[in-house]
Amino acid sequence: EQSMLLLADGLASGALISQYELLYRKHPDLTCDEAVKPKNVNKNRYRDISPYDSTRVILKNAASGDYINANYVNMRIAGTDVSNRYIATQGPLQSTTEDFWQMVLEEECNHIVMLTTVVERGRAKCHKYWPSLNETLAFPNMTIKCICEETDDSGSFIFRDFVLCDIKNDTQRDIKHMQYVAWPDHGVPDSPGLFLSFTERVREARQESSAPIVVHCSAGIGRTGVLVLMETAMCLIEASEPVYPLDVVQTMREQRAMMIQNASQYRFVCESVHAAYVQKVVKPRNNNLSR
Ligand code: PTR
Ligand code: PTR
Repeated sequence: EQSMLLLADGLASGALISQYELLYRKHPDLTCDEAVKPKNVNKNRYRDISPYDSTRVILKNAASGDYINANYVNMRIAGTDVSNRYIATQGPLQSTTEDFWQMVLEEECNHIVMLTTVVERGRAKCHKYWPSLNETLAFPNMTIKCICEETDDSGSFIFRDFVLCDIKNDTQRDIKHMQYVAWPDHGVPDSPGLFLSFTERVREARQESSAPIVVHCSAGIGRTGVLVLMETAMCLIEASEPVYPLDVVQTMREQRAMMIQNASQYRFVCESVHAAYVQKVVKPRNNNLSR
């Protein structure tokens, strides 16, 4: 396939990386005014990571105002009617945990993908915003109970099941939590193998619900961007559509600034896309045959 040959050539020649480095990290015309308002600054984990105003998630019924450091990221799959919807967000702070769950409630999410651990190299990366097994976290609007927690055989992923109760409406919803624990920030996973199987799990989960999948790491840009690009590429391969990773990064960065943090992450995800194609981790579907 043409785009896969281009990808392999670009990786070999280094052209792929030099093109990546020319991309803007933040769209020059998009503002992030809400993030820096005095009432909101302390809701950001990092001073230098802010959501665009145009795509930010606006909370409707949060006690502390409408701001959360989160963006809608919609990845339309060209040539198909598939649109993968995500909410990309920072790892909650203790003070924004209720806002985070309020967002999950209001956006009717069923899946949370977490690509960080709570502490890395002695630094706090994310608040433990979820309840331990068989425990319940309670807020005025909602409760969250953890009813299952399992680590996969490789020790790299933890899967949890939560029940989210909406107290006002007296309804409840199942939430799946999928945590990748073996992926340091600013870095890349050890090999494409486990990363591809994790992304496959996210893709399977997506079949269960059309709601956006919440994806976060610590800042919600680096590792989050890698996962969104990988899942998008898998969907394109399956739809027999060409994969142009640079275009995908640009589309992401129009919706959340700085998605995919550095060239080594970009190289890693491009290598993983190529591996997924040649190893037939995902197979192109012949759309014409099925019609
Ligand atoms: N730049 C951060 C700030 O906005 O305050 C501080 C910070 C620096 C946070 C480095 C995380 C950092 O990464 P690491 O934990 O990998 O050193
Ligand atoms: N100021 C921080 C830094 O540059 O280190 C912001 C930051 C932290 C950026 C973590 C990216 C980070 O990685 P991730 O988005 O994968 O959590």
